[in-house]
Amino acid sequence: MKAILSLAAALLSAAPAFSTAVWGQCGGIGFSGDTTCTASTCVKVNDYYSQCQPGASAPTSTASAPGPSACPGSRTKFKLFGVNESGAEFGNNVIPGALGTDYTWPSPTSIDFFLDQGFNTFRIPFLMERVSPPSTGGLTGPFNNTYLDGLKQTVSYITGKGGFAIIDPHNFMIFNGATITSTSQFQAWWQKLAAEFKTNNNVIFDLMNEPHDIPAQTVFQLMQAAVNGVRASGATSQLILVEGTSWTGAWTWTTSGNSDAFGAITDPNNNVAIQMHQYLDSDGSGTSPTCVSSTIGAERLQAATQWLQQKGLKGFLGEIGTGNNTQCVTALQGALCEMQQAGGTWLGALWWAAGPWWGDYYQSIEPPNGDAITNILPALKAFL
Ligand SMILES: *[C@@H]1O[C@H](CO)[C@@H](O)[C@H](O)[C@H]1NC(C)=O
Ligand SMILES: *[C@@H]1O[C@H](CO)[C@@H](O)[C@H](O)[C@H]1NC(C)=O
Ligand SMILES: CC(=O)N[C@@H]1CO[C@H](CO)[C@@H](O)[C@@H]1O
Repeated sequence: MKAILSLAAALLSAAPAFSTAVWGQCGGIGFSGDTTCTASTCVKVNDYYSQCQPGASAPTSTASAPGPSACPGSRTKFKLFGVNESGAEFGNNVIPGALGTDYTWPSPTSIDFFLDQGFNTFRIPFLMERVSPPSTGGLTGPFNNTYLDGLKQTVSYITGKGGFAIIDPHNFMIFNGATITSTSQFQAWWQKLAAEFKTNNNVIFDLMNEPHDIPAQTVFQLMQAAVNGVRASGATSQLILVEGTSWTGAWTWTTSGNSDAFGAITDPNNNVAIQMHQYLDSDGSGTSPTCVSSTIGAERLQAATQWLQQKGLKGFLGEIGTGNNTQCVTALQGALCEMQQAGGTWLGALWWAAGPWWGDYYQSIEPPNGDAITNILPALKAFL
């Protein structure tokens, strides 16, 4: 997920000065924007969402999402399926920041909720500057054990109940305002961090969230160095996830340079997968609840799926998110269907996002009443 700032900007600009464009939201419970449509008709999708649809009398569908019945043939279940648990990466403009004011840790209640529903995987974003404070040496200095203990407690809570905990430095390959360029420093940092978790087989190392504006080959070299660092720590049994440039987008995987660079990834323990992210709004940023079409999920994953299969690599969709309207739910299920029909190529997927501080963010799946609980949660559960 790109910075919260773009999300805030999108929310602020949600009150249009003119009538709503085609495919925009034009009504629903809690909606306060413009209810008139430009060259289209406002069609009720469900109680919570009306949409400007082209054509004078677009059919109104309140049918629930098709679910796996619309996903025929043999499907391979996900090994890892769950949610992102945001909070510890919040307030990234305040370093170190105060627990409870600038950042927070995931709620045990939320973790229990998803485990009870049958999910097993949680990605925990955190900030490198809070683990390795710039004021005490940064990446080569000592860890801040107060913050690291918070991460460890969250990890232990999840893995103690049999779940998988993905630890995710949510830094976009930028530390303290500067792009990380030293492969040896990044390797050493990961060697030191992985050592803290090396005895826990249910930990998964996600080497860096969403590098961007860095050549794919450079990101590849940093990721390969970090894979080597993790293994050198003695953490030899855990899965490692590497991400590519261009926010590790699945839809741009074969056009961003990632497909040329990442085929060469190697792991002495042969347990590495490629983590990609995918949103279904027009710019793929996950900032709009309007999806491009009901088939956009499957379409945006196709080339990446083929590339993974050609290279004999495994994929993992670490972030997917959409609005909660019928079109988006269908598109989301299309994506999950495409993944499960690929014969085990995709190890799993995570919804973005749970976490205690999302408020009324449309993708919040935080129990008990995040906006994505009513329509998205059942759509995900259909693919358990
Ligand atoms: C370490 O983390 C704690 C908790 O966030 C914070 O209060 C403290 O200031 C941090 N220390 C440094 C040196 O950043
Ligand atoms: C769907 O999301 C909208 C915000 O985009 C929210 O107001 C609404 O409550 C959500 N609907 C459901 C059923 O969760
Ligand atoms: C929305 C998002 O991307 N958030 C992650 C999580 O919290 C805030 C928001 O991102 C950001 O600082 C961080 O990148």
